Amino acid sequence: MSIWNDPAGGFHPASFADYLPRARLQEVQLQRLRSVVARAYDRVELFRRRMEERKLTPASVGRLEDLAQLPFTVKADLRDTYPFGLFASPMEEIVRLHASSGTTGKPIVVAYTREDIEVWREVMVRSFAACGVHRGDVIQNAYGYGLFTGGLGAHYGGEALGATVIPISGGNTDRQLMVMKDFGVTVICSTPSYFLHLTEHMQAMRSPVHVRVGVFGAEPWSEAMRQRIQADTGVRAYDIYGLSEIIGPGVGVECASQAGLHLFEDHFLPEIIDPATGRVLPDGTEGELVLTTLSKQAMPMIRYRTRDVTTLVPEPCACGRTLRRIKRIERRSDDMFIIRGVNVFPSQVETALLQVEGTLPHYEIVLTREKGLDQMEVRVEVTPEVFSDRMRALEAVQKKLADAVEQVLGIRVAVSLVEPRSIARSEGKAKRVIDRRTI
Ligand code: DLL
Repeated sequence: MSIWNDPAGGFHPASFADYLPRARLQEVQLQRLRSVVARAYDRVELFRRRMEERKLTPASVGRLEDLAQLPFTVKADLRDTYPFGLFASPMEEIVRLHASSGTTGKPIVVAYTREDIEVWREVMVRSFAACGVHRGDVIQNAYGYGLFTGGLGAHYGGEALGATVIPISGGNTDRQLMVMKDFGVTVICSTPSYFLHLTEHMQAMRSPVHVRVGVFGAEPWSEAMRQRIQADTGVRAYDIYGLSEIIGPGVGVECASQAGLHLFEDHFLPEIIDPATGRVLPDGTEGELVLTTLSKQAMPMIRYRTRDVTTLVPEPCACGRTLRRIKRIERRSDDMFIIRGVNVFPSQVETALLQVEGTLPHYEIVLTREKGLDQMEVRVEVTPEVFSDRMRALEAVQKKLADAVEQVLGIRVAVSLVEPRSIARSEGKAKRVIDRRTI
């Protein structure tokens, strides 16, 4: 039996780079860094301008440490150059576009060449392998298919691994449960909150399911949630991390040790910075994760500020991988939150609300979790005139608001109209989001 056919998992050939000696890994990183900086400088106007402002050229990068001199890239740069302004490849070389939500109504667009798709597939194969997924497994892929990177990212990785992939996408709980039971599913990919929702229903199912591994990500979740999932279902729950701007899922993943996420450092170079000053912090210190893509062609990202707060773990991992780990991501340094896998900025909700006549700029967003499913309620103050209107008129405003929010976010949320001055005013930064989701 060839090593590719090893049904017991063991080792996958694509994982060899997970174990490179650090010195060799750093050579690869430096060589790739120099070439990606040159590519971005030559082909992306925004990046070249920022380099020139700092009197830098690609030749300024002679060592890995020189990365710290380079300018940061932020989400607003993608928005400001919407849709294609950061592309470093001509359209004829781009084979795929995905999109994710930006800070305003417009999404941010990300692009892939054929080689980029190949790298993505590779890191997803390595991710699955690290979670003990192998040929012979049946993967129920409940990440959304579409502009979101989760669905197709996991799909192609699973197929390339040689597993059977069921492209069920998100939603439709009854069908998910039927498929899980009837198709002999052994691996589930979904957001942790959606799996929690499925488990509520699974408990009502009489026949046992055979799910062994869960590959959960796209939103923050806690160790307590892992313990709950593992104890209640017997599924081994692994954390997978990624973001559209960098590639999608597969930037980092847990291994059998379940002690932090290994970053695929041969493709994504991590730094941790102080979000207030931008200064690089030493390993072991908590800060904002900054990533540089080392092999991306269509859209190289140089020092991309993820806004995700974490710590680079300096100690080597018991699994033997030489790739450094980050601690699980529990929060962000901006106000973005994630509900049912959708990234939401309060500013998007605000823009939608204020489009509707009769609303006041005072609102709050309440997040709860019912039966494992995230719920979002927007409470917004309306003018005294609207508030004293008859029920029918109030309902009409409420519907308009729910439509406006759905237009921007793509999900239906509950909207409540409240009396003027009933939402607490803050003395400093307004606290727009009240997150009551536990575990
Ligand atoms: O969520 C990619 C993905 C798909 C990752 C499937 C894992 C699984 P975006 O929609 O661009 O991409 O959202 C990226 O989601 O910056 C984090 O704030 C958050 N996030 C992603 N994975 C995790 C995780 C995908 N494991 C944003 N833990 C990121 C905590 C996560 N937060």
